[in-house]
Amino acid sequence: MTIHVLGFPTTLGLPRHAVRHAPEALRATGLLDFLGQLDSRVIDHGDMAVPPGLRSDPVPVRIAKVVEAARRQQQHWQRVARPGDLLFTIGGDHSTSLGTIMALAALGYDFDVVWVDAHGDFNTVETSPSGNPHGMVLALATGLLPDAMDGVIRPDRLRLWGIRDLDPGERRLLSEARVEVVSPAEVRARRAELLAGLRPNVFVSFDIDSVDPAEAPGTMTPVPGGFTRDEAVSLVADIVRGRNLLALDVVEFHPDRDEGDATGRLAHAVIRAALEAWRGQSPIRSGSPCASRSDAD
Ligand code: 5AB
Ligand code: MN
Ligand code: MN
Ligand code: MN
Repeated sequence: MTIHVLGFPTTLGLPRHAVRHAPEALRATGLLDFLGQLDSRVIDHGDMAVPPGLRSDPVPVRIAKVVEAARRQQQHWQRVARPGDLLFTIGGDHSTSLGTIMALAALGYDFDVVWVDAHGDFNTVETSPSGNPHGMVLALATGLLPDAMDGVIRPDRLRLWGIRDLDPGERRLLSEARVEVVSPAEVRARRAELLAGLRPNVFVSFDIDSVDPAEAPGTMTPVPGGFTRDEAVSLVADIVRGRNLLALDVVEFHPDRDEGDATGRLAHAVIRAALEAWRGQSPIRSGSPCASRSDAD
């Protein structure tokens, strides 16, 4: 069982230059040192080369570029992943998570996507107020944008937790598709029941803006009323504990907007909680942990 680390510094979902530096900034917090202390093999695949997002591109072109980058990430994962491995991606805007959903589906897993976020990311070209593909990722994944790609996951596999900012058309689409959409207050009230409803295989896609901007200012689309930092950390640990964590993404970190390094440290704490909970149920392996490096194309 190997932890594969991949930086995916995409701004194709939302053109903001600073987000390109998120993987680099998170690596600078000593993330890989901590991973090296886990009783698992760690392979750092470096950062994938992703072209910059261009505000001047028409929306369909922006979407096509997101899908193209996701296909390359999918191919990369399919090349390296072995059963039981953990695919860990450091974004990038939230379009980072499309390629991993595509890869897990192509690898034949039946899995839930736990999308911890302030937003639904379920817009189509018609319902999006911004044209930004980072707000369309789950609509793409479920096939609501058929010109861009076929659906790769069923809406009943999506668990949207922390949601408090939906656009009107997006809200209607989510309700028509019967997607599980849960606000932070409902997560607090129904946490045990929500956790019990999860499938054994999970992909946790953690959008930094799920946490309240008071504690996670370093993001691009802050929305008040989010989880506290401690809630987010313990929620992610509870999701992973007793389940098979196939993949983990941390996305939408904007290092230039951070105050001190509060958000960077939050991201680090979330990652640590997830991986310690994952390791907690993995069989103990003998031998010393080994970190190696190979470059992604
Ligand atoms: B994020 C908004 N719904 O579509 C849109 O941060 C925001 O990945 C999307 O969750 C936010 O532009 C996307 C207004
Ligand atoms: Mn998001
Ligand atoms: Mn969001
Ligand atoms: Mn965001």
